[in-house]
Amino acid sequence: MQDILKEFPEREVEAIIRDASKIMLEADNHRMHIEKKDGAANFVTEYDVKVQRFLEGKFSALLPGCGFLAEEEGENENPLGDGYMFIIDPIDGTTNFMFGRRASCISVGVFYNRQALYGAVYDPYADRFYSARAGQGAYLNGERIFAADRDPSVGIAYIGSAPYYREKTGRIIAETTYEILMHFGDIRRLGSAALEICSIASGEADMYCEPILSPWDHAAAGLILKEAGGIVTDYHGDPLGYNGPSSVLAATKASYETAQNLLKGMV
Ligand code: LIP
Repeated sequence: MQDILKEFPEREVEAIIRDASKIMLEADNHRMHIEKKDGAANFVTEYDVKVQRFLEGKFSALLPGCGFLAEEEGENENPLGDGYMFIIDPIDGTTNFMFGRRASCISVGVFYNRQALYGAVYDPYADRFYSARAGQGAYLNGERIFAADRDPSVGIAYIGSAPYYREKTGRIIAETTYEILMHFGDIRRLGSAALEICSIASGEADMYCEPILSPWDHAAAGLILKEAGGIVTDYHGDPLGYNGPSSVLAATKASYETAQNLLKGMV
Protein backbone atom coordinates (compact mmCIF):
# COMPACT_ATOMS: atom_id res chain seq x y z
CA MET A 1 0.00 0.00 0.00
CA GLN A 2 2.86 2.42 0.78
CA ASP A 3 4.26 1.90 -2.75
CA ILE A 4 0.86 2.67 -4.28
CA LEU A 5 0.52 5.74 -2.04
CA LYS A 6 3.86 7.03 -3.35
CA GLU A 7 2.47 6.91 -6.91
CA PHE A 8 -1.05 8.13 -6.07
CA PRO A 9 -1.67 11.47 -7.88
CA GLU A 10 -3.23 13.23 -4.85
CA ARG A 11 -2.71 16.77 -6.15
CA GLU A 12 -4.42 15.97 -9.44
CA VAL A 13 -7.32 14.25 -7.67
CA GLU A 14 -7.79 17.27 -5.38
CA ALA A 15 -7.68 19.64 -8.36
CA ILE A 16 -10.36 17.57 -10.16
CA ILE A 17 -12.62 17.66 -7.10
CA ARG A 18 -12.17 21.44 -6.75
CA ASP A 19 -12.97 21.87 -10.45
CA ALA A 20 -16.08 19.69 -10.07
CA SER A 21 -17.29 21.85 -7.19
CA LYS A 22 -17.61 24.81 -9.58
CA ILE A 23 -20.60 22.95 -11.09
CA MET A 24 -22.27 23.09 -7.66
CA LEU A 25 -21.40 26.75 -7.10
CA GLU A 26 -22.75 27.77 -10.52
CA ALA A 27 -26.08 25.96 -9.99
CA ASP A 28 -29.33 27.89 -10.23
CA ASN A 29 -31.43 26.52 -7.36
CA HIS A 30 -34.60 28.00 -8.85
CA ARG A 31 -34.43 26.30 -12.25
CA MET A 32 -32.67 22.97 -11.73
CA HIS A 33 -34.08 19.74 -13.17
CA ILE A 34 -34.92 17.32 -10.34
CA GLU A 35 -35.99 13.69 -10.50
CA LYS A 36 -37.39 11.52 -7.72
CA LYS A 37 -35.61 8.28 -6.79
CA ASP A 38 -36.82 5.27 -4.78
CA GLY A 39 -37.61 6.07 -1.16
CA ALA A 40 -39.36 9.00 0.48
CA ALA A 41 -37.92 12.46 -0.29
CA ASN A 42 -35.04 10.95 -2.26
CA PHE A 43 -34.07 13.22 -5.16
CA VAL A 44 -31.34 13.58 -7.77
CA THR A 45 -30.68 16.90 -9.51
CA GLU A 46 -29.09 17.53 -12.88
CA TYR A 47 -26.08 18.80 -10.95
CA ASP A 48 -25.57 15.50 -9.06
CA VAL A 49 -25.34 13.82 -12.47
CA LYS A 50 -23.13 16.54 -14.00
CA VAL A 51 -20.67 16.38 -11.08
CA GLN A 52 -20.56 12.58 -11.19
CA ARG A 53 -19.99 12.50 -14.97
CA PHE A 54 -17.27 15.15 -14.65
CA LEU A 55 -15.47 13.24 -11.89
CA GLU A 56 -15.72 9.88 -13.67
CA GLY A 57 -14.40 11.34 -16.91
CA LYS A 58 -11.44 13.07 -15.29
CA PHE A 59 -10.54 10.18 -12.96
CA SER A 60 -10.74 7.69 -15.87
CA ALA A 61 -8.29 9.87 -17.85
CA LEU A 62 -6.00 10.23 -14.82
CA LEU A 63 -6.03 6.53 -13.84
CA PRO A 64 -7.08 4.51 -16.92
CA GLY A 65 -8.93 1.30 -16.03
CA CYS A 66 -10.15 2.56 -12.64
CA GLY A 67 -13.63 1.49 -11.49
CA PHE A 68 -16.52 3.40 -9.94
CA LEU A 69 -19.12 2.81 -7.25
CA ALA A 70 -21.22 5.97 -7.32
CA GLU A 71 -24.64 7.18 -6.22
CA GLU A 72 -26.19 8.23 -9.52
CA GLU A 73 -26.80 6.69 -13.00
CA GLY A 74 -26.70 2.97 -12.30
CA GLU A 75 -23.06 2.79 -11.31
CA ASN A 76 -24.07 1.66 -7.86
CA GLU A 77 -24.06 -2.07 -8.60
CA ASN A 78 -20.31 -2.49 -9.00
CA PRO A 79 -18.77 -4.31 -6.03
CA LEU A 80 -15.28 -3.21 -5.01
CA GLY A 81 -12.89 -4.57 -7.65
CA ASP A 82 -9.12 -4.92 -8.04
CA GLY A 83 -6.93 -1.95 -8.89
CA TYR A 84 -8.17 1.62 -8.34
CA MET A 85 -11.84 2.01 -7.34
CA PHE A 86 -13.52 5.40 -6.74
CA ILE A 87 -16.53 5.46 -4.40
CA ILE A 88 -18.28 8.74 -5.15
CA ASP A 89 -21.14 10.79 -3.78
CA PRO A 90 -21.19 13.67 -6.26
CA ILE A 91 -23.29 15.87 -3.98
CA ASP A 92 -23.75 14.62 -0.42
CA GLY A 93 -26.57 16.66 1.08
CA THR A 94 -28.63 16.79 -2.11
CA THR A 95 -31.79 18.12 -0.42
CA ASN A 96 -29.78 20.93 1.20
CA PHE A 97 -28.35 21.69 -2.25
CA MET A 98 -31.82 21.73 -3.86
CA PHE A 99 -33.15 24.23 -1.33
CA GLY A 100 -30.07 26.48 -1.32
CA ARG A 101 -28.99 25.43 2.19
CA ARG A 102 -25.19 25.72 1.82
CA ALA A 103 -24.38 22.43 3.59
CA SER A 104 -23.37 19.94 0.90
CA CYS A 105 -20.11 18.44 -0.29
CA ILE A 106 -18.38 16.22 -2.84
CA SER A 107 -17.23 12.92 -1.34
CA VAL A 108 -14.58 10.76 -3.04
CA GLY A 109 -13.17 7.60 -1.52
CA VAL A 110 -10.31 5.88 -3.38
CA PHE A 111 -9.57 2.16 -2.88
CA TYR A 112 -6.77 0.01 -4.30
CA ASN A 113 -7.28 -3.77 -4.40
CA ARG A 114 -10.23 -3.33 -1.97
CA GLN A 115 -8.15 -1.41 0.61
CA ALA A 116 -8.97 2.21 1.49
CA LEU A 117 -6.17 4.38 0.08
CA TYR A 118 -7.38 8.01 0.12
CA GLY A 119 -10.46 9.99 1.11
CA ALA A 120 -11.51 13.53 0.21
CA VAL A 121 -14.59 15.50 1.29
CA TYR A 122 -14.89 19.02 -0.09
CA ASP A 123 -17.40 21.63 1.13
CA PRO A 124 -17.08 24.36 -1.53
CA TYR A 125 -19.32 26.80 0.36
CA ALA A 126 -16.99 26.94 3.34
CA ASP A 127 -13.93 26.07 1.21
CA ARG A 128 -13.12 23.17 3.58
CA PHE A 129 -11.12 20.36 1.93
CA TYR A 130 -10.87 17.36 4.25
CA SER A 131 -8.45 14.64 3.15
CA ALA A 132 -6.57 11.59 4.37
CA ARG A 133 -4.10 9.02 3.03
CA ALA A 134 -4.09 5.55 4.65
CA GLY A 135 -1.66 5.56 7.58
CA GLN A 136 -0.63 9.18 7.03
CA GLY A 137 -3.09 11.25 9.08
CA ALA A 138 -6.07 13.48 8.31
CA TYR A 139 -6.02 17.08 7.12
CA LEU A 140 -8.33 20.07 6.72
CA ASN A 141 -7.02 22.55 4.12
CA GLY A 142 -3.54 21.11 4.58
CA GLU A 143 -3.53 21.41 8.40
CA ARG A 144 -3.42 18.18 10.47
CA ILE A 145 -6.68 17.45 12.34
CA PHE A 146 -7.49 15.22 15.30
CA ALA A 147 -10.68 13.91 16.85
CA ALA A 148 -11.45 15.40 20.28
CA ASP A 149 -10.96 13.74 23.66
CA ARG A 150 -14.12 14.93 25.46
CA ASP A 151 -16.47 13.15 27.83
CA PRO A 152 -19.62 12.18 25.85
CA SER A 153 -21.79 13.90 28.48
CA VAL A 154 -20.66 17.25 27.05
CA GLY A 155 -20.23 16.03 23.46
CA ILE A 156 -22.15 16.87 20.27
CA ALA A 157 -23.93 13.95 18.60
CA TYR A 158 -25.21 13.99 15.00
CA ILE A 159 -28.20 11.69 14.38
CA GLY A 160 -28.81 10.79 10.73
CA SER A 161 -32.54 10.29 10.14
CA ALA A 162 -32.26 7.92 7.14
CA PRO A 163 -35.29 9.69 5.58
CA TYR A 164 -35.34 7.49 2.47
CA TYR A 165 -36.10 4.48 4.68
CA ARG A 166 -38.43 6.18 7.19
CA GLU A 167 -41.01 3.36 7.15
CA LYS A 168 -38.30 1.06 8.57
CA THR A 169 -36.33 3.52 10.66
CA GLY A 170 -38.83 6.08 12.01
CA ARG A 171 -39.28 4.51 15.46
CA ILE A 172 -35.57 3.62 15.65
CA ILE A 173 -34.72 7.31 15.15
CA ALA A 174 -37.20 8.35 17.86
CA GLU A 175 -35.72 5.88 20.38
CA THR A 176 -32.14 6.71 19.31
CA THR A 177 -32.76 10.43 19.77
CA TYR A 178 -34.02 9.92 23.33
CA GLU A 179 -31.14 7.66 24.37
CA ILE A 180 -28.43 9.81 22.73
CA LEU A 181 -29.89 13.02 24.22
CA MET A 182 -29.79 11.47 27.71
CA HIS A 183 -26.09 10.50 27.34
CA PHE A 184 -24.55 13.28 25.21
CA GLY A 185 -24.34 17.07 25.60
CA ASP A 186 -26.63 17.87 22.66
CA ILE A 187 -27.78 16.58 19.28
CA ARG A 188 -27.48 17.99 15.78
CA ARG A 189 -28.50 17.15 12.21
CA LEU A 190 -26.82 18.73 9.17
CA GLY A 191 -28.17 16.54 6.35
CA SER A 192 -24.80 15.50 4.94
CA ALA A 193 -23.35 12.37 6.48
CA ALA A 194 -19.89 13.06 5.02
CA LEU A 195 -19.73 16.54 6.57
CA GLU A 196 -21.15 15.29 9.89
CA ILE A 197 -18.47 12.57 10.09
CA CYS A 198 -15.72 15.00 9.05
CA SER A 199 -16.79 17.41 11.82
CA ILE A 200 -15.80 14.67 14.30
CA ALA A 201 -12.41 14.34 12.57
CA SER A 202 -11.79 18.08 13.00
CA GLY A 203 -12.78 18.03 16.70
CA GLU A 204 -16.07 19.93 16.26
CA ALA A 205 -18.35 17.03 17.20
CA ASP A 206 -18.10 13.71 19.01
CA MET A 207 -20.44 11.17 17.42
CA TYR A 208 -22.55 10.48 14.32
CA CYS A 209 -24.97 7.61 13.78
CA GLU A 210 -27.43 6.61 11.05
CA PRO A 211 -29.32 3.28 10.90
CA ILE A 212 -29.10 2.91 7.11
CA LEU A 213 -26.48 4.67 4.99
CA SER A 214 -24.95 3.98 1.56
CA PRO A 215 -21.22 3.31 0.99
CA TRP A 216 -20.68 6.55 -0.98
CA ASP A 217 -21.89 8.61 1.98
CA HIS A 218 -19.24 7.22 4.38
CA ALA A 219 -16.36 5.80 2.27
CA ALA A 220 -14.24 8.98 2.23
CA ALA A 221 -15.23 10.51 5.58
CA GLY A 222 -14.77 7.16 7.32
CA LEU A 223 -11.08 7.02 6.35
CA ILE A 224 -10.63 10.70 7.27
CA LEU A 225 -12.06 10.12 10.75
CA LYS A 226 -10.00 6.95 11.34
CA GLU A 227 -6.85 8.83 10.31
CA ALA A 228 -7.84 11.61 12.76
CA GLY A 229 -7.95 9.05 15.59
CA GLY A 230 -11.68 8.24 15.54
CA ILE A 231 -13.57 4.95 15.23
CA VAL A 232 -16.01 3.96 12.45
CA THR A 233 -18.08 0.73 12.56
CA ASP A 234 -21.65 -0.42 12.11
CA TYR A 235 -23.98 -0.35 15.12
CA HIS A 236 -22.80 -3.85 16.13
CA GLY A 237 -19.15 -2.79 16.22
CA ASP A 238 -18.26 -4.57 12.97
CA PRO A 239 -16.16 -3.00 10.17
CA LEU A 240 -18.18 -1.27 7.42
CA GLY A 241 -18.54 -2.92 4.03
CA TYR A 242 -18.90 -1.13 0.69
CA ASN A 243 -21.24 -3.36 -1.33
CA GLY A 244 -24.48 -2.07 0.14
CA PRO A 245 -26.22 0.08 2.78
CA SER A 246 -25.45 -0.50 6.48
CA SER A 247 -25.81 1.16 9.86
CA VAL A 248 -22.97 3.58 10.58
CA LEU A 249 -21.53 4.69 13.93
CA ALA A 250 -18.64 7.19 13.81
CA ALA A 251 -17.19 8.58 17.03
CA THR A 252 -14.20 9.78 18.98
CA LYS A 253 -12.44 7.14 21.08
CA ALA A 254 -13.86 8.85 24.20
CA SER A 255 -17.47 8.57 22.98
CA TYR A 256 -17.48 5.34 20.99
CA GLU A 257 -18.22 2.83 23.79
CA THR A 258 -21.09 4.92 25.20
CA ALA A 259 -22.64 5.28 21.74
CA GLN A 260 -22.14 1.64 20.70
CA ASN A 261 -23.76 0.37 23.91
CA LEU A 262 -26.81 2.54 23.17
CA LEU A 263 -27.05 1.62 19.47
CA LYS A 264 -26.14 -2.10 19.23
CA GLY A 265 -29.72 -3.22 19.96
CA MET A 266 -31.37 -0.67 17.67
CA VAL A 267 -30.96 -2.50 14.31
C1 LIP B 1 -27.72 11.77 2.35
C2 LIP B 1 -26.87 11.56 3.57
C3 LIP B 1 -27.72 11.74 4.82
C4 LIP B 1 -28.83 10.74 4.83
C5 LIP B 1 -29.68 10.87 3.58
C6 LIP B 1 -28.83 10.77 2.32
P1 LIP B 1 -27.39 12.30 -0.24
O1 LIP B 1 -26.93 11.64 1.19
O2 LIP B 1 -25.80 12.47 3.58
O3 LIP B 1 -26.96 11.58 6.01
O4 LIP B 1 -29.63 10.94 5.97
O5 LIP B 1 -30.62 9.81 3.59
O6 LIP B 1 -28.30 9.47 2.21
O7 LIP B 1 -28.56 11.48 -0.71
O8 LIP B 1 -27.78 13.70 0.02
O9 LIP B 1 -26.19 12.15 -1.11
